[in-house]
Order: sequence, then structure tokens, then C-alpha cells
Amino acid sequence: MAKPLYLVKIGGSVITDTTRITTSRKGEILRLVDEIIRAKEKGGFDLIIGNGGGSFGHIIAKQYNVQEGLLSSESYRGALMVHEAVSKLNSEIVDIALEKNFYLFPFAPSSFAYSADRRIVEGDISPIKRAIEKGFIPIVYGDTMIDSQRGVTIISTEEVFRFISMQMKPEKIIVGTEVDGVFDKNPDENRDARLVEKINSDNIHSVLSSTDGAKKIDVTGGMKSKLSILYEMVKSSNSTGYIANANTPGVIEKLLLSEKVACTTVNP
Ligand code: IP8
Repeated sequence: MAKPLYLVKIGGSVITDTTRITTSRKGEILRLVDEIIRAKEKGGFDLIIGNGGGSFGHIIAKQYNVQEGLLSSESYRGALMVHEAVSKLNSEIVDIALEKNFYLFPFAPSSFAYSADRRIVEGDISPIKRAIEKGFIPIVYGDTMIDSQRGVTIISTEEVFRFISMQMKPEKIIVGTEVDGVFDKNPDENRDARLVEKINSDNIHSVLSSTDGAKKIDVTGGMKSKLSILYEMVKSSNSTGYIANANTPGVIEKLLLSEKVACTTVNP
């Protein structure tokens, strides 16, 4: 019988130092790879990993406004600089896993899909499906993407997951960030901000309207856009989504093993 599919994102703000351009946090990558290995060894699920861009993607993207498109001849340089940088971060993860005999197969979204005004509209994920069948764990990432309207843009890992989940119907989608989940107010500015533990059709609109877009350098839109895409995914695949703190050791492992952690759970 086919195993359920889980998607897990490891956020760029966890695996990179967001204050220093193209600086990874190798210790955190190692820890998260170990957590995923331990959970996967216990088995029972197929997995696709995605990694955010952190200081490899967002800083250069913002410098060149790559998310806005081909605005000038410099945009071509920016588009490729972002792609090269996020591919390098992805390679670091693949290499760290390889050292542990854990086989992540990288798929650059820019090579299998394209977008129209920042939404992926066409692509071929059959190599990803085949890779799983052959025993690899595919890893995708937020990337520069050819865009039919803008020329190029930046798409987030969540947007790549959304496209994959339309065709593969995951059972669980875990978004690992640097906070415990979605808060009713911005936790950086409000000490009384409270974690919203459950989001579903009853409160999605009110939560989205009180959730901020990106405050830091984040060209893909911060928590608001993460939540909005995640909700769309759980609705279309009738799955459960989790927004959780991947900085806290053990959280990703526990979620993969269906153990309880403090986080935001998202249902249709
Ligand atoms: O960190 C965007 O992916 P995200 C990555 O998942 C780039 O939002 C290229 C800035």
C-alpha cells in the first residue's frame, strides 16, 4: 500500500543567518537533517523536503527587485545571482545529508516549472514522483522562476509545495519557521501576543487580516503569505498543515512522528 506523503519546509531564517548575506547555519542544518533522518527511519511515510532561501535568496532578490520581474538589464544579473545562491544553499543541505548516507535528490523549481504573475501555472513533477519511487527524498526550494508576465520572479517554497500538492495530495504539510506559529498580534511588537493554535474555515479570514506581511527582508511575503498558501493547500488536498518553530530542537521530528508540539494547526 502507498505510504502517506508528508511535505516539510525548513525555513530560511532557521538554516541561515538572515543578517549576513549567503551565510548558512551548518549546525542547524545538521540538527534538522538528523531529526528528519530519525523520523524517517521510524518510517511509515514518504517525504518531500523544501528549504527556504534565507540570506542566500531574499537579500539579493531585494537588491535587484527580482520578484518584480525583468525591469532593466540588471534584472538578468539579479535573477541568476539569486538562483545561483539558493542552489548553493540547497547543495549544502544535500551534501550534509549525503555525509550521513541520507539521499536527498535536489529539484530546482526553475527547471521544472514556470509561473504567471508569481503563481506556478505549469510544470512537470513526474521526476519528483519517480525519485520517491526509487527511494530518494526529493528536496525543492524557493527559487528564481521564469514568469510569463513579469519575465522572472521569485517563488517561495510554499508556492512550490502548493503546485506539488495539487498533484500529489499530501496528508501533512509542515512549515518550519523561527516562531512557534501564527500569533493573534505581531509577537515581535506585542508582548501579549497569543499563539493561534487552530486555524480552519471558521477563523482563517480574521487571522489572515490580523497577520502581518513581511517585516524583515522577505520578498515572498512573510507569515501572511505562508498561511494563505498553506490554507489553500490543506483545502485542496484535504490535509493538515502545521506552522511550527524549527529552531526548537525536536519539533520537526515530533511533527513528522505525529507527536504533540506547541504550534499552529491548519485544517480546511
Ligand atoms: O524562503 C524564496 O523562498 P522562501 C527564496 O521559501 C528566494 O520564501 C529565492 C528568495
